[in-house]
Amino acid sequence: MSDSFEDRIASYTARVDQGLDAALPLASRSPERLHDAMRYAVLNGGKRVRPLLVYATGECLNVATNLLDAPAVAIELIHAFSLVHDDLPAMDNDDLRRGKPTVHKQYDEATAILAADALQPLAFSVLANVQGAPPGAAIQLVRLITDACGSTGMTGGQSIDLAAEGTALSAAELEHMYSLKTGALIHASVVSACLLSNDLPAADADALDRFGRGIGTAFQIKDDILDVEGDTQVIGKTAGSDASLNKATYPAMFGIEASRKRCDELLADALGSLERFGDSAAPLRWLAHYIVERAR
Ligand code: GRG
Repeated sequence: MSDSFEDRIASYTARVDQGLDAALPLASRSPERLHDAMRYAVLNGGKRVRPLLVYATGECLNVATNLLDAPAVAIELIHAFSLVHDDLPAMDNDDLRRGKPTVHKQYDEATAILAADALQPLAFSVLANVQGAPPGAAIQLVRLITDACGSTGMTGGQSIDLAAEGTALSAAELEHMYSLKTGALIHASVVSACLLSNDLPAADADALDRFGRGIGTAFQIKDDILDVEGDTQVIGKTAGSDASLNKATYPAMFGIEASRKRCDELLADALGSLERFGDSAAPLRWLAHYIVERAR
């Protein structure tokens, strides 16, 4: 490939947006308000980091792009679901997401809950329909993503996060929570492309597994830093909300400098895992830097 991954991001983003648009029911179809809310939750300007990780890992392993569309779309649908629930009054009670009113503010709480409820099965329907994948890959993808979402994945991490409000966590406890709440789906984005690769050597799979875990945790620490230092207009959600909710976060427990240092350590370790892949991992290297250097 002659152009850099950065040059191709717009085309991958357009590709996943097209896949999401095609997977989502039309807003004109009954029940219209539910379908409209589902589309609002998904097609409202996310960075699409998880789908980009699917495509970048696929490039690293030479997986055909059309095979990557199903996990890219499914994972973004699940991510959108998690944001809708995360923003609800019963959870983080946020009014702003991606620079726009959160789904329960734009519609109402019941519609937000139902829209999220409907995004989850839609994601698995997309996965079940993956065409041309290696034998057994569809079921492995379903298992990977259900594990990433469940009580020992994202949902468990969210539960620990809510229970930890107003308490002090050790670095190991925080990183465990981050690895579930945020890391599990990011890790699954990387591993999903591995599952679509034919005859991937175990050592390569292990290296990408380690990469996915490291950048997943780094992503959440950077998210915490942005909550402290970012501007609401730029990050698209209310800055300072972690402090108002008395959240147990890396900056709250250890300060901004230690948070930056930990992000850098995780980045260095993640980049180390990619060494064995040479130039084919350039897109993953770019994304790893983006994750810890991003402004939103
Ligand atoms: C979805 C099965 C399932 C359960 C939901 C509510 C919940 C359980 C989990 C919350 C998980 C959560 C929202 C973690 C925070 C992750 C995070 C930092 C999200 C922000 O991701 P970005 O920055 O957002 O990629 P954009 O808007 O760019 O997509």
